[in-house]
Amino acid sequence: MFRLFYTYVSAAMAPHMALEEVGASHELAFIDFDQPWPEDYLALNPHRKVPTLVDENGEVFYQAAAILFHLADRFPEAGLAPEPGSAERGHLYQTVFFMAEMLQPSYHMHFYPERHVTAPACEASVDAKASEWLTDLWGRIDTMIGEGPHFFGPNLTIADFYMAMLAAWNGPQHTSLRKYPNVWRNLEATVARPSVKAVYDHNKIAGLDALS
Ligand SMILES: N[C@@H](CCC(=O)N[C@@H](CS)C(=O)NCC(=O)O)C(=O)O
Repeated sequence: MFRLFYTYVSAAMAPHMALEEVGASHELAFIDFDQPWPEDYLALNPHRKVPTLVDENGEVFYQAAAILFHLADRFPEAGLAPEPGSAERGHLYQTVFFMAEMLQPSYHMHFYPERHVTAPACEASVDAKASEWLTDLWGRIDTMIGEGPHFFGPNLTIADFYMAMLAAWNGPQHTSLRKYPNVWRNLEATVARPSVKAVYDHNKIAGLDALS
């Protein structure tokens, strides 16, 4: 039994999608951001972030992208990542790390602008810059997807889960995802998966309309 520590509409969403998709027996452990971080959670992950995944042997993993690759490798029959060492696998690293290193920090700037300034008066400016970045970056993601519908043509991979998670964080203050045709086509295909739908439902995200 896997245990995934999460909070709503967080970086736990993509690992949750992967657990659902591979059919791994799992339970969810809610972390309430309105309360102090539980000491027993910090003993697992001292970085004051979710997600954290604990496997059936008590091994602990954090960082959403790392958890996704680990689950894809633990459950190869689900076909969520190409063979290690293949060119496609290299491109999958590239795609996931691009989103983890470029888009995720821009959302971080939006959600926590106070952590990026020395003077509170600058917070709105940081948030505005984050929106500019996100508009630009979603355009680049659109180009990366191409014909799709998924990043790797017809094949669903963990990159699609990562993008469906970022899409759920998006808001109209950034940019409507509907204006990116390849992103939208990808979302239509990815969000139709029962695994992704289950996670969207759990996080009370009302499907694609909520992302437009
Ligand atoms: N790069 C990390 C980021 C994790 C992260 O930023 N999680 C947020 C929720 S989406 C969090 O725990 N924030 C709490 C905080 O920073 O105080 C990952 O992908 O796992």
